[in-house]
Order: sequence, then C-alpha cells, then structure tokens
Amino acid sequence: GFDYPDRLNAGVEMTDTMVAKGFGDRTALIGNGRRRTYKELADWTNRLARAMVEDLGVKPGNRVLIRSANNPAMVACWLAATKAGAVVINTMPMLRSGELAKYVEAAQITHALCDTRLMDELTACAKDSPWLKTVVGFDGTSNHDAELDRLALEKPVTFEAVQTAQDDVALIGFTSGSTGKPKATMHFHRDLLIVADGYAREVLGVVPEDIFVGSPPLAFTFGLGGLAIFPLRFGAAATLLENATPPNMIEIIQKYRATVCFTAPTAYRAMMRAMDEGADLSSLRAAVSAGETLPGPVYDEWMAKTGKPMLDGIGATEMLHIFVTNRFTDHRPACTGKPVTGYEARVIGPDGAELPPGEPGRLAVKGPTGCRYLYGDRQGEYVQNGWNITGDTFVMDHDGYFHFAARNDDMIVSAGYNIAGPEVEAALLAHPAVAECAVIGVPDEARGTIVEAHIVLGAGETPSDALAKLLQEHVKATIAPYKYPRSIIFTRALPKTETGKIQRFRLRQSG
Ligand code: 3SK
Repeated sequence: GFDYPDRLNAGVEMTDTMVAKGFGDRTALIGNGRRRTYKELADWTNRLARAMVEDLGVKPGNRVLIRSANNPAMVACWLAATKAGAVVINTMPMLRSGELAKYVEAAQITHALCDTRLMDELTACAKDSPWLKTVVGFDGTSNHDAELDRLALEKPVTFEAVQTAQDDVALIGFTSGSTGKPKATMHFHRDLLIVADGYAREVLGVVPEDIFVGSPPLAFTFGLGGLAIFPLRFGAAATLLENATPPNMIEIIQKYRATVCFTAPTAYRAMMRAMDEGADLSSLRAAVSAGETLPGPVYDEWMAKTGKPMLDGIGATEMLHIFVTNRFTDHRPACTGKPVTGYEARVIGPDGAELPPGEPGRLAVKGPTGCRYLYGDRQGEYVQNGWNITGDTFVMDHDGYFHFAARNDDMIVSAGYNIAGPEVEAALLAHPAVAECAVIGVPDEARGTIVEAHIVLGAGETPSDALAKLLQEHVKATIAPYKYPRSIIFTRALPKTETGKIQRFRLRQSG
C-alpha cells in the first residue's frame, strides 16, 4: 500500500517539497526555449497561487478550468491551483465553446485560466454560463505578459498552501465516453502521487537524471502523468512542446538527450522512419506506448533498432494512468502485459463473472486511483463491486498476460485521440445538407484508424468533392478539429435494423 500523511497537497509535493529535498537548482521544466529550476517553479507557482486566491477569489474546492497547449505556464497554473486547494479541470486547446460548456456545466466550473492565444472559444462559453464567472488570461509563451502573470508578478514568492486532505479531490478528468457526452471522473491529491510512486517508480524506475518528452496533451491524464507528475515527483526534467509532432520530438530528444518518451504507436512509427534517415534517438532508455494498441510489428522493429522493449500499457482517465503494462524485464510482443502493483485486472463476461484464460471479454480493473464518477447515477454503469468496467475487450492468456482484442464499438482511436463517433455524427447532422449519417473508424496506414462518415444527403443535394470538403470544414468549426471525418462516403441509405437502428457494424464489415 501507499502511506501518505492525512494532510497532503500534491501541488506542494511537486514543487516546494522538491526544493526542500535539495532539488532546487535542478531543471524542472524545459519549454518556450528556456529552462526553469525547481526553485523557480516553486516561486512561480506560489505567486500564481496568491494571485488566484487574493485577486481571483479562488476558494478551496472551487473548480478551476485550465485551457492551454502543453507549455510550462500550463503546468505552473495547474500546480498553483492545486496548491490553492482548487479542483482542476485541464482542457485541450482545440475544444470549441460547446464542448467547453459541457465541462463547465458538469463540473460547475467557476474560474478559468486560459492561454491568451486561446481566449475566443472560452469567452463565448462563459457568456452564457451561469457558473463560469471569472476568466483570466495567462501568457503561454512564458513572457509573463498577460493579466494573470501581471497579478502574480506583484506577489511575494511564498504562499501558505491549503492543507488539503489526502483524499480531497484535486483533479477532474473528463473522458469522452462512447456517446460523446463527457463523463467526469474525480481524483484525489494522493492519486496524483500514487501513479508516480506506483507505475513510474516500479515500471520506469525514474531517476533525477531523466528528461521526459512526449506528445499527449496535459489535458489527457496520460500526458499529465507522463509529462508532469512523473518527472516532477522524482526531481527529473520535463520538456514541453506545444506542437509535439514526431520531427519536433526528435529535435528535443537530440538536443537535450531525452531519456523517457511518452507517445502513441503512430508517432513511434514516424520516429523509426526518421531513424532510418539518421535521427539519433539513442538517449531514450524508455519508450512508453499507450492511448492506442501497439501493433506487434512496431514493437518488433523498436526492439530490433534499440535492443529495448517498447513499453505498451493501458490506462484510463477513470484510473488516472496506466494499470496494465509490459516491463523492461517482462514483456511480450502484441501484448499489454500484467497489472501494475496495487491494481487487479480481470476479463469478464456479459454477466460480470470472470472468464477463464483464453476467452475474450470486457477488461475490468480495480485499484487505488479509481474509479469515481462525479455523478453517482453513472457510477453503476461503469463500476460494479469496485471494479471499473472498461470499454475494451481483452483476452488473458494462461500466464496472466493481457492481450488487447477490440475497442468499444463506438469509440474511434485515431493517432492517439479518442473520438466518440456519435459526437461527430451530431456535428454532421447539424449541417442542413445532411439527412442521415453514421460514423465509423476505418484502418489507416499512418494514423492507425481514421474517422469515416457515411452520409445520406437531403433532398436536392448532390454528392461532390466540394460538398465533402464543406462538410469536413463544418465539423472542424463545430467540434475540436482533430475529430473531423477524414473520409466521407455519400450513400443512398444506411443499413438499419427492423426497428430503425443504424447498424454501424455492417458498415465496418463492408469496409
Ligand atoms: O490507455 C489510455 O488510453 C490511457 C488513458 C488515461 C491515462 C493513461 C492512459 C495510458
């Protein structure tokens, strides 16, 4: 088990406590072309926390939304709000006002901190919200040239952090859910440390000399763990990239000799093609792959090129981070491995009973960091007898290793992004030219899977490339652009059951 004091503030643990432990002069964050030490991060977050409390009126338990791409200022705002006892909701920079409004409503968000470059959608969301009353900009380029930065700069570098209990909520993570209706899951202060003291210590063996790099957004708990919590818990350094394409990650790996990488198989594939052209990734001692299933050939090629296993893992926002994983000394191809210490996993049938090895069923997991939904009424659907029922089908082999079989039907995982098919359908249906549509995921060489929309047009509309392009632009303008259907197929009718339900599986089969 994990033994933490009753009073525990995760924001303090990753900043002031690290300074007290002697890490003050070590690099904590690298981003926007500069390094920040742990002492600088502690001071920065103390000033920001003071500004939040003294000027913005943030009170313990207030829900504070942060909207930004991955940069040091986002990390500082998250830690500062945590020190102030707020419950943080980190959000992706691409979300549109309608999507933000769902979060604001569900989590009763009162304050928002936003990179000034991303203000428009948030301002639009706040305009009609009975909850969100305070929206303040910060400078994501770290030049301290925005309202929140100016307020913070006037403050002393000390702050009496809120003495939160170890089981006070620190973070709300939203999962897209297969219906497109976001589900909010709560995490305690201690959870943020457990994923580091569990997975990151046990599986990655993080040391202060480590330098982390990766692509997942900090708004996704995979990214928050891999690019902030894990390095900061152990006195290591995190590099933060707003645009974490494979070439940009390679540049950072080469420049700083990064040692631990968190990204999805699609990006590793591209990085291996760059290795063929001479890219030097020899500094990497750990390559973590998650968010999408790791194909055997990608694992094999990485092993052949580096002599080390790529660490496939599966996590969930509900559980905060990875709970089943391969290990450096215990790994198999096309296999997700075994549970992280402290977690139990099993494969269950439709009646909830555990299935014998070799039989596919839903993956269920139990552990210290989950699974708590914000609303009790949804709890029953996904949590049974303390087990979190995931949307993934797995098989456990006779040696206790878990193998991915399939994803919950309506979720599309494209280049590491989780996309709910029904949400894309709703965006398409809002266009007057669309009478009916069904969205599925189809295999794609580069992105693993892409979103494909089958569309029945309204009367008087004629299929054309121009109309397809127009509909794609419409989706991009309605919901986060990465969700748009890269493939559009116009059809006269969709396959349906006798009761009129669209049979998406038939579209998948005919692909
Ligand atoms: O496997 C995932 O999708 C995941 C979700 C949340 C946190 C971490 C991971 C790996």
